[in-house]
Amino acid sequence: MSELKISVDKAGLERRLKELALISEAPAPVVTRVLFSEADLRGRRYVRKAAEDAGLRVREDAVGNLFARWEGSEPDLPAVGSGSHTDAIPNAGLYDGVVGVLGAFEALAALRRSGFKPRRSLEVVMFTAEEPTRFGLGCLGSRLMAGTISVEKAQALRDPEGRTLDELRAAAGYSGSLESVRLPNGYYHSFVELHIEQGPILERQGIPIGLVEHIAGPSSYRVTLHGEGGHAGAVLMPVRHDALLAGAEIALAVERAALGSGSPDTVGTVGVFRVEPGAVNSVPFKAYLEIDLRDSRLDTRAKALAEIRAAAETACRQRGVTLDFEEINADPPAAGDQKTIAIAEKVCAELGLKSLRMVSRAYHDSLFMARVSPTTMIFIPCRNGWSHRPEEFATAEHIASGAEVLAHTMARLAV
Ligand code: HGY
Ligand code: MN
Ligand code: MN
Repeated sequence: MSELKISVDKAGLERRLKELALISEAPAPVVTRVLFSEADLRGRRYVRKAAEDAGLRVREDAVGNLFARWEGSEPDLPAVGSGSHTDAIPNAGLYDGVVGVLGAFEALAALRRSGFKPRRSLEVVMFTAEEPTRFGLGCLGSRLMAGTISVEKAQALRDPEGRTLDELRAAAGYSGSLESVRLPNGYYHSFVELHIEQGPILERQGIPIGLVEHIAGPSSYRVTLHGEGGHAGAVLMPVRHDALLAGAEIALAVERAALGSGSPDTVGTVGVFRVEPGAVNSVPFKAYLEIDLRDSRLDTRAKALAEIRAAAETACRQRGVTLDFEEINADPPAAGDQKTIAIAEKVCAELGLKSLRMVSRAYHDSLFMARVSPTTMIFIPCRNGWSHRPEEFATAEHIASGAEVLAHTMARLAV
């Protein structure tokens, strides 16, 4: 074990996590912090102050990615990065993303308290828009940083009220070109994100640390269906063109394709399903669905998508409903960097912490950071694997262990 002795301020980290959780559009214990909402802006102010209190130098880019930096003795060298997000979908918990931001601040503060002196700078990123709620597309900040989304596509995004990224970021006080968000080549030497597992494996196996070798490839689609409306009493069954029922068949086709793919990593969800006019005594003339389809492999994801599209076309043809099936995003999976994983694995062994190499089925900003830097993730257990719900929970012990492993791993990457 290196002579580096660090101690994480477990109580202080726990307190900060709970303080940030109270900055929400919904009453506690629910956390809702949608990009550029009033709560998100208050949350950003809280995060900025927490970074400054940790002795880090803070800057924000044109879309609100926040960078908190500890300058190393050789500041021109590519930095060692960490970080995650603090935006939260509606009806979320307090740990998703936030553990990776406040936990990384604490990891750097603990290193500073230990007298450690980094050669490479250490930098924590709070990524803008990891969640898709505002614009329907997740990881917008890290996509722009990695250059995997064109400025034109980012500017074409609209929120449910029709507002653009440029309008909302200007209102939030962010200016500058979207091109300026892109990181220079080789900006990071390595990147390590701390996050709750959002799955049950670590808890079930009693293992405190997961090391991510693979992040599944996410894709999402918008489906709009137009049938014929009418009076629920007057329109007889054989002549109906009920858009909701076509949508229902498509939703079941998503489940069937995911279950039947032959891979446990294929997951399909219809998380948004709206109908119009939305009256109990009126046949739905319009339905709108959003499909989330992920897999660790592109070929099985593509096969599942083909089945879903075919089922949608059949259902709509049989019901006399028109179909508009539009891709929102379809991203490849990412591999964790084996060298970085091995360093983190050695740290765990020296700290006496069991670790497990695993797949992340949730996506993260690391999915895009892996395009521009050797990247891995450190997972900690969360109760029953619950996430994206207020009952989300991780123990202070596991959070502190995650921050400790992150601190030692970053220290070894920064020498
Ligand atoms: O949906 C996800 O995987 C991430 O939590 N945004
Ligand atoms: Mn999430
Ligand atoms: Mn997350």
